[in-house]
Formats: sequence, C-alpha cells, structure tokens
Amino acid sequence: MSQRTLVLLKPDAVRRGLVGEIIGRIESKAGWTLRALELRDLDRATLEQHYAEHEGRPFYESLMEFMASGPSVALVVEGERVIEGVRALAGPTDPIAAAPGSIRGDFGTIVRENLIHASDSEESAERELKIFFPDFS
Ligand code: RTP
Ligand code: MG
Repeated sequence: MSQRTLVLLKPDAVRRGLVGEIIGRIESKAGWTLRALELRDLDRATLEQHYAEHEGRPFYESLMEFMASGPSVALVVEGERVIEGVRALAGPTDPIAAAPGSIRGDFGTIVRENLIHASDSEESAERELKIFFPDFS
C-alpha cells in the first residue's frame, strides 16, 4: 500500500552534518521516493501544532526549545508502507535503546536530540503533512 509520511531531520542532524547520511538511508529503500524537501526554521506556532499531543509533558518546553534551536529539514516521502518503514529505520525514541543499524541507534545518545521525526500512523501523517506542506497534494 503506497503511503506518504512527514519526516523531519531535527536541528541536531543538520548541525552535525548528518542530513545526507540520513536521507541516503531513506532514499535507498526500494520504491520510496522523495516528494518534497526543504531546509527551514520551525517557528513556535508550527511546533506547537506539530507536538500538540505532548503539551504539558515534563519534556515539552525543552523539546520546543531544541526544535527551534536551528533549521530542520522537512521531507515528504512516498512509497510502500513508508509510515511504518521510516519509523523502523529511525528506531525507538531513546537512542540508547535503539539497535545499531537504526538512525537513532547509530548516531544518537540523548532522548530529546534523536535526529529524526517520522509520522507514527496514517492519521498523524495526514495531519502533519497539512502542517508542513499545506500546498502539497
Ligand atoms: P517523534 O514524534 O519526534 O517522531 O518521536 P517519537 O514518536 O519517537 O517520540 P515521542 O514520544 O512522540 O516524543 C517526541 C519527541 O520528544 C522528545 N522527547 N524527549 N523524556 C524526554 O526527555 C523526551 N521524551 C520525548 C524526543 O525528541 C521525541 O522524539
Ligand atoms: Mg511522536
């Protein structure tokens, strides 16, 4: 089943020069295609919408601050089971628990600075694609 997902390469990935490496891993999966790609500073309003489910959690403010600490790369990726697939490439939220071979497992140590966001369901993908690429259809 072909799907679209919203991927963010977070400010730590951009700062550390890992954009090419991470996009390469996504791009090299058979049949997956990049449909949009942009380096951008994410403003507070966009981040609040995106992370609305986490409002009030203890890590919320530090997550907001981190996500606004530099530009991110926003991507639309399309392909077979791509929603589940990019989450699998990323690995679990905590990079220390993420297996080597996954993006977070290979490059991360800090829960907040875990390099990549990817939509976690079809509903999330639809919601998040509208936030980041409202003109994209
Ligand atoms: P994401 O939404 O960014 O794709 O990551 P995720 O689904 O794996 O994790 P989620 O639970 O949605 O959390 C969103 C992001 O918040 C930061 N976080 N920090 N305990 C903490 O300090 C903590 N917990 C979560 C991470 O950047 C996580 O990706
Ligand atoms: Mg999440």
